[in-house]
Amino acid sequence: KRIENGLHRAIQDSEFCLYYQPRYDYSNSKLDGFEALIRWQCPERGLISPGDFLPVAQRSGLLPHIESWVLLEACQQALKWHQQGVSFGRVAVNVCAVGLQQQGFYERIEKALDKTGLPPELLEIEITERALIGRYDVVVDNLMRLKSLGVSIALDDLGAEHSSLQRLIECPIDVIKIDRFFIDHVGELKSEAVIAGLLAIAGKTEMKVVAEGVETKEQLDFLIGSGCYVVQGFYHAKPMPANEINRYMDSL
Ligand code: G
Ligand code: G
Ligand code: MN
Ligand code: NA
Repeated sequence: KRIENGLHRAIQDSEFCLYYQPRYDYSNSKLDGFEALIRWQCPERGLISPGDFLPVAQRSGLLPHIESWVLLEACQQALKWHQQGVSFGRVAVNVCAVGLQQQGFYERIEKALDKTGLPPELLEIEITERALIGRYDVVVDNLMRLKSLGVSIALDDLGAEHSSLQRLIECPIDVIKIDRFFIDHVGELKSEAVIAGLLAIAGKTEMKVVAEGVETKEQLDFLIGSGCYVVQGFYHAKPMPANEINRYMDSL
């Protein structure tokens, strides 16, 4: 309840901000994208992570508000970088399953692009496997239309929840993000087998693979040796506020 009251105020007083985590492509030494991650700068409690407040926001019906804000903010910021000549690949925005299962999801994204003027090719939407169960027809319709607009679709946390290989190959997915669990367990036969299997599927179906949560040199070396070149994780860079991105770009 305290968080819920706090959230109402946070929306009014715009206490949210976005951090951006780089996604780096070791095959060409180029930036592949920035994932936008929301943070709540609470005056009383400091920086609060989305894992702690998004579930509350969802239960109290505030999530659509927050997600609209995230989308607009990320598109505006990405357009700024684009106009400054920063080649960042794409900006990736997380969306929750519920929104995607609603008619009108496509229109919300299209509106944000129109309003900000961001080219659709610079936007990626990160969905989770949860979105692919239930209201499947609506989800596929939303995704197909986004894809024809030029927006890229990433399947986040792959392998962690309700994995359906059928839906993986049926849905218009451009990018798969291998869940951190498997990267954490690099060095163990079973996890390495899953990673190899996903790379094989992605290779045949022309999906890009991103490894999430890469924290060590050993993990990175294994991934590169396996042909997985696009990585995201603390080893390369932590999520950072937009004003630190220029310094990060200079360090590349
Ligand atoms: O950044 P952090 O590791 O604390 O994120 C925790 C979780 O919150 C992750 O699963 C991430 O996908 C999710 N998340 C972060 N930002 C957003 C957002 O803007 N919208 C949604 N729906 N989820 C987000
Ligand atoms: O669910 P999703 O993949 O969107 O969650 C992304 C979150 O994972 C980010 O909020 C970020 O804080 C966290 N994260 C990113 N890189 C790493 C990492 O290398 N290790 C760990 N433990 N968490 C990470
Ligand atoms: Mn994500
Ligand atoms: Na993830």
